Amino acid sequence: MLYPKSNQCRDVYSLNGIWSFKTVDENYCPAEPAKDGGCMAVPASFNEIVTDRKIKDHVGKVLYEKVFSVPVREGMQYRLRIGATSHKSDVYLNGAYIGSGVNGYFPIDLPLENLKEENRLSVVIDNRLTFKTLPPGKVVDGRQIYNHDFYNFAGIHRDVMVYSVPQKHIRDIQIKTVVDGDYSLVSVAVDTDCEKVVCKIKDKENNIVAEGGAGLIKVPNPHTWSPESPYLYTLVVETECDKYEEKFGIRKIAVDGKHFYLNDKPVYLKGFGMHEDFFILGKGNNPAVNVRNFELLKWMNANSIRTSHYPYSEEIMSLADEYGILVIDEVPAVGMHWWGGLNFEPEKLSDDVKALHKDLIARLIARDKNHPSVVMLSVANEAATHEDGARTYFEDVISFARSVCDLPITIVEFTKFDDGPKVADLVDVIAINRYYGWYTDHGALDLVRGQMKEEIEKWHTHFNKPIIVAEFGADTIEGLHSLPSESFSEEFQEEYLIENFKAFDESEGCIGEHVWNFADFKTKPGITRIRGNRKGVFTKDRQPKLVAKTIKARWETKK
Ligand code: BDP
Repeated sequence: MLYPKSNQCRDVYSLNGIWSFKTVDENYCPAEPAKDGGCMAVPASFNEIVTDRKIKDHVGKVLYEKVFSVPVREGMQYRLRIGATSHKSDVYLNGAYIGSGVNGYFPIDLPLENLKEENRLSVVIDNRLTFKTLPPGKVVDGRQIYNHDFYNFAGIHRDVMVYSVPQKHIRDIQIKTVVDGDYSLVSVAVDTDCEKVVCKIKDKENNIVAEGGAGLIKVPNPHTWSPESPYLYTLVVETECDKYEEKFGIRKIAVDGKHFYLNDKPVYLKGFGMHEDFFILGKGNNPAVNVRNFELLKWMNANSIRTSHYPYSEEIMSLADEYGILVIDEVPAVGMHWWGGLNFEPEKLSDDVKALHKDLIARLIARDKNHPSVVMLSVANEAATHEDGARTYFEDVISFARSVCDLPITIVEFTKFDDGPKVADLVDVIAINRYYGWYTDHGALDLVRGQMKEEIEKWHTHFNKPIIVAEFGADTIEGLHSLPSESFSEEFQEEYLIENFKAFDESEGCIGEHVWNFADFKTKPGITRIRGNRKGVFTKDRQPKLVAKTIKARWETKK
């Protein structure tokens, strides 16, 4: 599935802007135009825009509706692209059902047939999380319960476009690269009914450096893609009636028992777990916020992020390619823990969820396969991997992932080594989230280094796999100072992170550190959450806390 782009052969019309919006009941069907809808911005979550608490906390269905017109050209097919709605949605054109979105973090791409002069697009979104969704959740007495630590924002979260393609068109392009001495072999697979396929590869300066049909194309003296030099080529695919340009990078990834390699050199991963989250927008895609985030990542000397805990927008993935930020791409398998009793059992995380989990991995790889920034797949965050049922579940999920994806695979572990992890031998890189001195032995800075070091070494020695610490952090209220430091102060966050850094530097097999979190973010209300999770190194409005410069200095030289 290609991202909509306009050129001589294709048109793209944005439907972003103001839509009509209202909450609707269970059996609502948009046969007739909605009356009494209010205004709603797209893309955005509705939760932080409305002023009525009942709508903000609404559990169930909402309707988004927009009337639009586009010039309909002879010989063209028209399609609708919604980057994501949270969560499941049903889409209607002029009152007739045309398809559904299955999950809150994936694009919906549907044919638009019988377009009229004026058309009514209706999107009915269900924001409920159940034991059949990912993330999972349950609704109890009309209240949404979920076990992940970010707010259940809902709405049309990513850009909406109507686009046209010629009847016979390029449906998909897959680019793979191999570096071999002084040239690179670029393998191009094109999914199309067109007869004639011509491929050209342009360098950064727009010079054509190689040409051929679909198949293998040899690029001499390739510039490899890396965080230090995120060199992007452009593949131009032309057929008798269609054209599409896709950027790509030439890079090689490998993993052994001790290291992660990019272009044959070991790389230490420095960066953050993040969230799509901003004031008023909620999880709405926003180019200004996206660019600010990447500017800050580069300023920090970060080289990587994890898309905790769900696939980020396609626009963010393209920026990661441009800025040279390595991405651990995570599916929305989060909160698979703490349901009381066992989690991986039939009435909870059953075969239905497993089938969805596999489907979402396939969709993620299909969406992100051409991004050079994507270097690892994360199949879950903090699942109950100490349970026997998790072994059967993840054996199936991970072997499926390997059948659709040739990236190294990781799973992000909450399970302590001493509790008997049941899944970690199945992955290539083990990611662990640890909060010594915060959630355990709170405030005991003197214990952090030793406990962290011991844990990393146990995992590494036992499994003989590289370890990345994918989360460590302390809630910090900006402007709160104390000498000597006390928890929640900016000084404490700095000292806390420094103790963790010492442990990483002393632990063999530690291949990276992702601070939790890049910026403060909204989560469900709770007695440990004052206006959200405050573990950000940046405030929610993207200004640095005291610790930022210390980390920036560390990452400038840390290899
Ligand atoms: C970890 C979760 C993350 C939370 C974090 C925290 O993976 O989503 O936000 O803890 O508590 O367990 O700050």
